[in-house]
Amino acid sequence: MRTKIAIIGAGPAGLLLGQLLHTCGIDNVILERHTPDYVLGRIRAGLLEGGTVALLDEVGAGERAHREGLVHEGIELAFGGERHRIDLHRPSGKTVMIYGQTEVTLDLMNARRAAGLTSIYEAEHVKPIDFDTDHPRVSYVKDGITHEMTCDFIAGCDGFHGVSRASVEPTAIATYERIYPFGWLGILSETPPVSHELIYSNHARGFALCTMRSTKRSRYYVQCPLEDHVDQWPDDRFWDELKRRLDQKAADELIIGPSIEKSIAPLRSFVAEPMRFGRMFLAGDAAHIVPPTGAKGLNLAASDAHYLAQAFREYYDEKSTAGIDAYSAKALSRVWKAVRFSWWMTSMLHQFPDTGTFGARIQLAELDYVVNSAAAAASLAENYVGLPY
Ligand code: RFL
Ligand code: PHB
Repeated sequence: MRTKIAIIGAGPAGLLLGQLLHTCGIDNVILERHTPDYVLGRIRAGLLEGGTVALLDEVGAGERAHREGLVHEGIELAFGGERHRIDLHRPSGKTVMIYGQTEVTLDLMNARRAAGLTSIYEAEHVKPIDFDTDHPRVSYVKDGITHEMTCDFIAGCDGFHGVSRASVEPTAIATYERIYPFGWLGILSETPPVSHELIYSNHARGFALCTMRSTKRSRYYVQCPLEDHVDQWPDDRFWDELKRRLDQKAADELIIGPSIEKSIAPLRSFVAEPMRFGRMFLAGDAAHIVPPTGAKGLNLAASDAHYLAQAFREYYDEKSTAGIDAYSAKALSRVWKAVRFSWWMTSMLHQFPDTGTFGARIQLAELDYVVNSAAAAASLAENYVGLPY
């Protein structure tokens, strides 16, 4: 088989890149390790920047998001027993949208199917080969038979644990990493959200976040020790702990119900540089990870896909390598700002075991500053809604 762009991974980065390329007439094939149902079953991100929604529109996959997504113009920061609203829209002129990653993935999968593009699911032992030459290939095993696909370029959109980054010579790549000493325990429940806007709570018992998937479905997170296991968190314990970390009004108004999903995710900041290795390009979680506090992971996957699609379009339409040569630096410049913002939100809102009472007081001073300074609140808003592409 031959294609122009071989895309490894059918998560948001790979699927969006595939559709953006298709709109420019660039043929591509996706190789995905898992089944479509497995990919759709992962409950992850929930918050889309306006730029991400615009990209869904660009590929004709935004219709349901506009119908079912919830547009938000603000968030609330809770500390010291009170909630303070940060207006996102007034300083930035932009909004964000609550629309689950599962829905984004489904819409992109449907668009891909409607366009008749090839996706090979349950592709085993996928391996990028000779990407540092002019003849890159990808080998894989499907139904026990080994295949090789020749291509012009490889897009490594295979997430943090993927094969693309792992195939690069260690001397050719620099990595930057921070592992946080806690995780997020998240639950999904068929209950109305406690508030119509997201609540990010800094509390002495640990961080909590109240978010949602719809007006009928809630998503809540609490900071937990890394060693904890979901079995240690029956629903009653989760709801009790969440209530203790919220202000009195929110605790009183919280409607609880059985969880329909429960998982623990570790928090990490990670960046690999560069994002190009000859004829292989990394995009999304394959190149970088952010802690979810800034809601940036999926949105960075989208902006990478945008930059990469533009670069390939320039290569094929204008016969220019300027775009592909600039891709890594351009993407990393936006990535590092989101890494900074996600680290800053994480640092301001969580309990850290080793920063003591001094660290806790600095956090409160920072929160007090953010909610009382128009300049600081505007800076939070500008980053939260997404920096321009
Ligand atoms: P994905 O989604 O991991 O997709 C990679 C795909 O590649 C496949 N794959 C392979 N295929 C073939 N061969 C191999 N060897 C392969 N290895 C892997 C995988 O099966 C998979 O299908 O990466 P992508 O596309 O870069 O997308 C990134 C996002 O999924 C991620 O950044 C977000 O989920 C992060 N995130 C959030 N991002 C936001 O923008 N807003 C949020 O509100 C938000 N909340 C979150 C989050 C992530 C969380 N967790 C669990 C990590 C909340 C949580 C709890
Ligand atoms: C979510 O809806 O799952 C979500 C929203 C905002 C975040 C993290 C997760 O910062």
